[in-house]
Amino acid sequence: MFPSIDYSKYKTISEEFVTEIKNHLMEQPIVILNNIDLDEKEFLELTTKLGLPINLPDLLVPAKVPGFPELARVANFNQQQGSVDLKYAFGNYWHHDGNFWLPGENRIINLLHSKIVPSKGGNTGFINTRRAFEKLDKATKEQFEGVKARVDLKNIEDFRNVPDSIVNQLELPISVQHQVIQQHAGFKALYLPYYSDAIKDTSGKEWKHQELFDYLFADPDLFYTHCWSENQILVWDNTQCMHKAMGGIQGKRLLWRSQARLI
Ligand SMILES: O=C(O)CCC(=O)C(=O)O
Ligand SMILES: [Fe+2]
Repeated sequence: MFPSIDYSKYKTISEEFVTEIKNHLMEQPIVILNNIDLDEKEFLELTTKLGLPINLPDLLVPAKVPGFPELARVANFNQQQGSVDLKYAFGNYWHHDGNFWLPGENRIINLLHSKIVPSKGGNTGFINTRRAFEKLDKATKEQFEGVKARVDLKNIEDFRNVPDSIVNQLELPISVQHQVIQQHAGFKALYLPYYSDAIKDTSGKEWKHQELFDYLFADPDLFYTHCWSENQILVWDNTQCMHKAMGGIQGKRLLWRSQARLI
């Protein structure tokens, strides 16, 4: 289980509250905030206190919270019509948000704030990739030390429908390479963005994406499924974990998402 903070102890976005979140994130990939119901302005304020807020192009998010370009509306229904989209599948695959940014700039913190919790389903799954690295034996660590995976923006599942002509106009890196073993201040962690070509480990063995995923994350203890309650925020470091929308939603589901770059 991951650390949690009861916001009723603070009631404001105080320095002490923000410091408690940051301290947890140095040790753990995820922090759960309970009894918290922020409005748009406050949610952005919390984001800004954690890092540099990211304003993604509209095409790369399901929708924006009106008037707040840094806040995404992660919802299975359209705000205007209100009807539930039965084909909704945003984030329905294991990923690290921000893996299309250049190395170093991919240290992205996500905040997801529950606003409407569905009557059933709609959990968010996590893999603790920091712990996954720590549990590897020495030989396996050496097998992947210095190995890189190439990420192409247009191969990212949620962006596949964005036309090439538009992808090329976005002022974002089109193709980047990331170390499979990431080193950040205070920790190392596995990083497995979606890559299309097989990658070679230091022994010359080739790994397709799914094969490597199954090999590195075979231990069920690395997985955590979060079942949302009202008035919660999950804060996580995308370089220490992977996540996935687990689907099976019954009814309406609305979360606000923001992202902050750690600098
Ligand atoms: O809907 C979810 O549970 C997660 C969606 C997601 O991948 C994201 O907001 O980055
Ligand atoms: Fe995501």
